[in-house]
Amino acid sequence: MTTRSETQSTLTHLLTEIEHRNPAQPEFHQAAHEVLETLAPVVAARPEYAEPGLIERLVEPERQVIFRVPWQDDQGRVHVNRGFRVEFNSALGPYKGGLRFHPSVNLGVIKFLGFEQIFKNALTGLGIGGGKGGSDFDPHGRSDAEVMRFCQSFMTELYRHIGEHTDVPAGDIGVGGREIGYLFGQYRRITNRWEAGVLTGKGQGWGGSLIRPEATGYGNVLFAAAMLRERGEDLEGQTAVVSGSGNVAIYTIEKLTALGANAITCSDSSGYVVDEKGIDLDLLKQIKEVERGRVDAYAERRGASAHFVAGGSVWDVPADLALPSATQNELTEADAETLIRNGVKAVSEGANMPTTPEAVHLLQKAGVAFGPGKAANAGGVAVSALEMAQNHARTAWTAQRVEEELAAIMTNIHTTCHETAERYDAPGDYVTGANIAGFERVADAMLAQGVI
Ligand code: NDP
Ligand code: 2IT
Repeated sequence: MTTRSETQSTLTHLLTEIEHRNPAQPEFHQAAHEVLETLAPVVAARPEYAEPGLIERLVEPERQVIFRVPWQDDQGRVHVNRGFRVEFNSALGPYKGGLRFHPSVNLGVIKFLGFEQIFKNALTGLGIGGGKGGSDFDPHGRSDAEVMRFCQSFMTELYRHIGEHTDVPAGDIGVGGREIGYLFGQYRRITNRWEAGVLTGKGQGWGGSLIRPEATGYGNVLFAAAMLRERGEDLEGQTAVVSGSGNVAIYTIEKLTALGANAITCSDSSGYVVDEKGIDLDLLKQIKEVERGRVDAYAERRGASAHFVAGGSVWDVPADLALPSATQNELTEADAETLIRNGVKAVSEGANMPTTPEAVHLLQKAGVAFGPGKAANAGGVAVSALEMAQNHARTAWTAQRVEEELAAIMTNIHTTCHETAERYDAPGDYVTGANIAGFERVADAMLAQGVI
């Protein structure tokens, strides 16, 4: 029987190796640290997990594809972007995870997202492995026709790697319903197959699931509510700061409002908006989803209750709850200090890895309930898996049914994380609970399936 400290030193050695073998991938290193630093108790307690090569296999993607994406803009100029698909782990099902189109995308970013996705997907309890993809293409300011040509070129290469039983992409930053439509159209044209289950987040008239657009944000609010319930509180009357103004942020605000909280902020890369009366979602959706504009337009049109702050940090706004819903490392140690000073009770991650490790540490030390993304934002991929189930059965569930399933999945994830943390002497530590519970499910499947 190895002790926890012996196991910890083996894991620390492995982390050093990961850094050497994957140079210039700081986000991937960060994600690997965050998981491996919490696994010592379970690896020490269950000798089968200490089997040589198990964790080494887990941190090495099964397959990584990088390809050229040439496309022409409206003036006929040729651009060359880089496309990625990292198929990280398929022990539990076909690779599953979104596509991100953002200029900051590189292999390390896609690997961090794919690694997180393995554990997140395991936590849903559904049959989906982990993967992620995307491109350094920047959709901002591009016409619909340019976005369409880019998506067609991207799929002309990607199609050979995906399939309903192989790898099922969906949306992420910069990829929403419009992009999924263009990607699906090109896949269908190339393969001459109506294979609905090859992509999720499709339009509702052609195989998309009701509640998929809402699922990540709704799920995160349900997770935050479950954390509050553990402390004898609920969402009613709580003030919430939300970052971002895309898919996740919008439906986070919608659910917060529906459950009686007051969501007073949103943001984008230009700055943030504070609206003391609560964000007016019709206006925000009009600006972001229809006009594809910037958040300052919200403050201009909303009137006296709202103001725009250029740059700055949305976490400076005092609130009971914080729900980061934009991007990685957007909530720093200094932000955590401010939130704690302002009396924040819970931080629940809608985005992937938005809170830096130092900030997580501070929040947990201060007794703030902290919901890590791989648990709190799993509602999106969970409803993607429900979309796959509907596609497979050639049926469409009602919104009510999907929402009930989503609520049950989020409650179950919360309970699993909570109980796992207690079992491993870390009560209230959802980071440890989520990592260990996700790890156990994937590791058991990998062990059963042999050294592959
Ligand atoms: P969207 O593209 O719909 O929205 C992203 C939002 O975040 C925009 O407001 C964008 O502002 C802002 N943002 C992005 N990058 C930056 C940056 N570097 N600095 C400041 N603001 C930034 O994406 P989603 O809402 O889908 O995704 C948001 C987060 O949620 C991501 O971390 C994603 O991985 C995660 N997530 C998404 C899921 C989904 O189902 N879509 C599921 C689970 C997690 P701007 O337009 O100015 O760039
Ligand atoms: O980070 C995520 O979980 C997503 N972007 C959603 C993935 C999916 O396949 O629905």
